[in-house]
Amino acid sequence: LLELSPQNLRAHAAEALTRARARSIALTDAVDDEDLVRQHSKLMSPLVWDLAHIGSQEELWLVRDVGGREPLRPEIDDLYDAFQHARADRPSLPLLGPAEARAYVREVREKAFDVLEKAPLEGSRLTESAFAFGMITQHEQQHDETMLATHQLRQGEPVLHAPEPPRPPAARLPAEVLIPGGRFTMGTTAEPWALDNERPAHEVDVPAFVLDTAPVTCGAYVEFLDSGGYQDRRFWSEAGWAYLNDHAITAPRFWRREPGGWWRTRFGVHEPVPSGEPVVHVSFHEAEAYARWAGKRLPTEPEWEKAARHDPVSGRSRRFPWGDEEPTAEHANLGQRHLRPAAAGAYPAGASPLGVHQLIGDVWEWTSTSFHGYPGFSAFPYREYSEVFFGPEYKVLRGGSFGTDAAAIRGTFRNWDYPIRRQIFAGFRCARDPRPGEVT
Ligand code: AVJ
Ligand code: FE
Repeated sequence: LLELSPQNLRAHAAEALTRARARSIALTDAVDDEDLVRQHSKLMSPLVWDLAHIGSQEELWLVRDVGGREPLRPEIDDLYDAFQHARADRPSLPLLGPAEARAYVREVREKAFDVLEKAPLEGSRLTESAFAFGMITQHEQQHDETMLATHQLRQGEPVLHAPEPPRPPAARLPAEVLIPGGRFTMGTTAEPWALDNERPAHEVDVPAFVLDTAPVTCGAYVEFLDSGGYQDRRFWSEAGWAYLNDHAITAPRFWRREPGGWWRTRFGVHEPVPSGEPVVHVSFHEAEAYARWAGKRLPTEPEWEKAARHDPVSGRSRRFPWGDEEPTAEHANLGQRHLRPAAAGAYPAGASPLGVHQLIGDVWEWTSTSFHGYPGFSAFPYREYSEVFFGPEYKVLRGGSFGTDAAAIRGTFRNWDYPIRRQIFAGFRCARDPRPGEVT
């Protein structure tokens, strides 16, 4: 991928950081100061916290660590350490106000660019520094997606606007495809910006399975809803059933039943639920129940990655379903270019060799796998990025959403969340074991 000469590292890193910052500024300039400091949901930080946290991480990793420079604002480190304060408590902290936060991130960025220009980027130091710049770019883009989710939770008139995503070609996709059994290489050692939990590359044997060619659509999900799926104990795990009842959950987040059908609110727009579009804002429990209702199951994480990366011709694992090239607007719905998932089949150029569509972009996809380290996992650059989350309480999501930037997604990228969460842009697709005679 990146032939990391110091020159092209500098150019690439500067461009990626600048793009991320334009997005952070747009997301925070879209609302007034009162909205910036308000907590729109107990699940989210005030937008002004995300903004200063982005700056604080950049100061720690680029200015202080790579650059060896003096701290700008050591006294605020603790306020923006995500492990010191739960999201629900962040509004009551003595946070930087909107003007101060904006000035702070600007000042940090000037210093980070100075480091990028002057730091001796050579040998192993180059690899390490390149990683720090890549990690901080991804970190800002991840928080931009989090801020986009906060926008979705915000009440009021629409403030974000974007063109509609492309429509699918007229020919309908086959519903499912068989992924032949056998070994493939999961994870990566070579991706320069891959985070610790994606490493190292290792072989996994995945028996033959059948996978949906597209994420489950709202139209299909409405059938589950309207046939009484949320009232039928059989489709739900014990934890899922308790969750439904404890939280009085009757439909995906942001949906409402109105005379004439299902409606939803999307970034302040009230609209009929679009039947051809992947369902979004469902929890793992709802995804799992739908799959059981459909006579299927969720894919495991290795199944998902094999479908997304395994090239049956060469036997090699690729970076993306379509090959090794970076995502373009033809491949996938990424980067908040659109404010919604695109209808199933809308990205034929992004399909895998076996014809699985929209694995990257549109909606994060719940898998049935709990978050854990791969064999040979080693935490870097800090334990708190992933290792402290390993265990049965977090489920892995794959593929990124319309709100994920290309800088923060790969075929190997792993996201995770609690199975009850649905403020993230999460949907799913189903898998199943092949029926007798189906595997030739
Ligand atoms: C990988 C999306 C679960 O937002 O909690 C941001 C990414 N880590 N700052 C999160 C992250 C530290 C993380 N997720
Ligand atoms: Fe963070």
